[in-house]
Amino acid sequence: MTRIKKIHPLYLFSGLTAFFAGMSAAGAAETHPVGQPYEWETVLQASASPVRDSVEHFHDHILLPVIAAIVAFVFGLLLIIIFRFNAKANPVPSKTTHNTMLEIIWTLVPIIILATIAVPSMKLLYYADATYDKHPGLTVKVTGYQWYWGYEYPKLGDVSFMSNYIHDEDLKPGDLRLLSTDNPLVVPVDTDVRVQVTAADVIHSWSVPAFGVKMDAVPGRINETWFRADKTGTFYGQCSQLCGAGHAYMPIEVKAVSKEDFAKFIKAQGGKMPAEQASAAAPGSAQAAEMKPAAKAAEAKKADMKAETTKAAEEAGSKKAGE
Ligand SMILES: [Cu+2]
Repeated sequence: MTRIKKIHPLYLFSGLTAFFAGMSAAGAAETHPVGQPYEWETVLQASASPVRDSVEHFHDHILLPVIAAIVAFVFGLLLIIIFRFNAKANPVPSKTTHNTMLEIIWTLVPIIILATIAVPSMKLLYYADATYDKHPGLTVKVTGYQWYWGYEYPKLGDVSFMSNYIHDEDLKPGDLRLLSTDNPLVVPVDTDVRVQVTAADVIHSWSVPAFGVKMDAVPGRINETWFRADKTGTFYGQCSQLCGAGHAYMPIEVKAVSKEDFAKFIKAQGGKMPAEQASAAAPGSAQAAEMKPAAKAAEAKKADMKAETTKAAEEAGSKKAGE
């Protein structure tokens, strides 16, 4: 009777970790296009925002080691069972049932593993959530339609446009099929962008992998998330909630540009940057034009608040008059 020597689970574990490490090293060695998928992609797209950095950290340093250890452990158990307890090696099987200690362990260990994952997972979830504790320099409203996206810059005048995919016959060199759009969303680099997501018909989902953003667009509801593009470039995503026949034909294209280029873009669209709004609202605009950007922003905020208070007062007044 032959008895196969026990395989130490540690060997399996180190083998698996070496495999995963090799895989991610191979991914890092080559330079891949930023903000878009590429052929034979095995790792996550390169990050371009703080939330995505955190997602990557969570994946690489918590999920991957835990999952690798579990796979190695279960695989080791299977091998032990196959070789040590087959009919040839173990002709008279034990009839033992129940082992209190073992049952306590196999209940407790998964609980500990889940708790270990849950704590950083919730932390990340709240970090990626609304912008209450951040300083959004731009608010963008995203509306999902069957089957295209609508973009608005609510605080920069009347700037809004639709974003449709480019048909195959109209693709120009450099365009990506089912990823490029006729009107990309343009945002300034290094700015916290508050994204308010909603939909006009069915549920869609606004998702840009390089920013770590995936937010459901629900009719009659506004969901909020944020991102900060930490480099200029073009970043692509797709609608990520099955929304009907044209689901595959409503890609997302975000262009992160310099702050100057962003101001130019808004001007070209007929909108106004906060600084211009402030100088138009406040008397002595020459003085306002000379103010430092921070002072300008404060002034803009003040003007904004003033407008809001006046509006509220007016509303209250008209309500009273109506009564
Ligand atoms: Cu959709």
